[in-house]
Amino acid sequence: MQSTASSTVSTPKRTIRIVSRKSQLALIQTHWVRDELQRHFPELAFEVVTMDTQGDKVLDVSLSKIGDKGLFTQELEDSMLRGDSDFAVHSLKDLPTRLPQGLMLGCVTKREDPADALVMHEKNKDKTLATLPEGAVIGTSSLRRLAQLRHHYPHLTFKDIRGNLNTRLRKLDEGGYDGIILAVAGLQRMDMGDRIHEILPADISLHAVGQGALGIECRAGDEEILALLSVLSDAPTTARCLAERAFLRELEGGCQVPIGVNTVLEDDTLTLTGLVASLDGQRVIQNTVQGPAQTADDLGTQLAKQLRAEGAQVILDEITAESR
Ligand code: DPM
Repeated sequence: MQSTASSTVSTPKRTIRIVSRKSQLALIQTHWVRDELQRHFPELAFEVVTMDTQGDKVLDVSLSKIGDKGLFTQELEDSMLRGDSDFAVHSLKDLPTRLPQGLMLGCVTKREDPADALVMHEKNKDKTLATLPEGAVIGTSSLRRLAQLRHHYPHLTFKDIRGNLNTRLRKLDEGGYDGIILAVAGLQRMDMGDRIHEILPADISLHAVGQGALGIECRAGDEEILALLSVLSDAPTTARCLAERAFLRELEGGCQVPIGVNTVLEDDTLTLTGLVASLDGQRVIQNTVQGPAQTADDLGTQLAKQLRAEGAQVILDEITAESR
């Protein structure tokens, strides 16, 4: 053994490739991950590779019609499987609950506020969802938000809205809508928290599975990458999101359904509330389970089965039949 002393100066840094969508929000999230890892691992180089996904390209069709199977993730996954990149940063709620063979959820980062927010048009700034006039137009392409808001505010009408956050806010400002519903987390990450008019409480709108957290996906069993990602992993968020994802996995078929959740973790006790609603908002099946955080996955599955038995199955079947 000789000449270890001279090797440190000249060895090129090992480069880790991170793959991301190109939207401003996706890049903010990816750059945050890159900067955190760079701080922890100064001996490595991190490079961001960007790609468009089907969800970025197909903007004229409503989200619920294209189906959600990897709409925002597949191109990034193919890149990792080819070996062109090492991991992908996603909004966890955009990551399907079943991942392609060869890939895994490598880590879940600390969650921000997972709630939904109302962004109002200027002209309605003295109003709330409850006091908007009959027929006021709210923009969302989320069946979950649609069904829950229809349930609570039958006087409102709902209109699809697609595009990235900037596009949606522009469409609102241009007068196409009285208000739009967006995730608090996305607005805050883009430094647009000041546009939030009202945060929807859990008794009005349960959030989407994984909302507000980042999910980092990598090749299954890639120990080098998993070791790096472990520094970004947040245990409470992971437990909550594993329960939420197990709940969704057990319920979902091939199409989008209004499904919402809420989780609370207190002293290792996880409380999971889940909801399945009919599209018209008339029927809401909701219940809550509680148990040790280590059993997160089982809690999610258990709640899903419970809701099915309590009437969610009928709703799921109806929506599957309609979307054929
Ligand atoms: C998914 C949904 C939406 C996104 C459906 C849902 C919202 C679509 C819409 C699965 N992905 O939430 O019920 O309202 O038209 C998305 C956003 C974020 C991640 C934007 C948003 C940022 C927040 C986060 C789009 N994905 O929900 O306002 O990290 O959770």
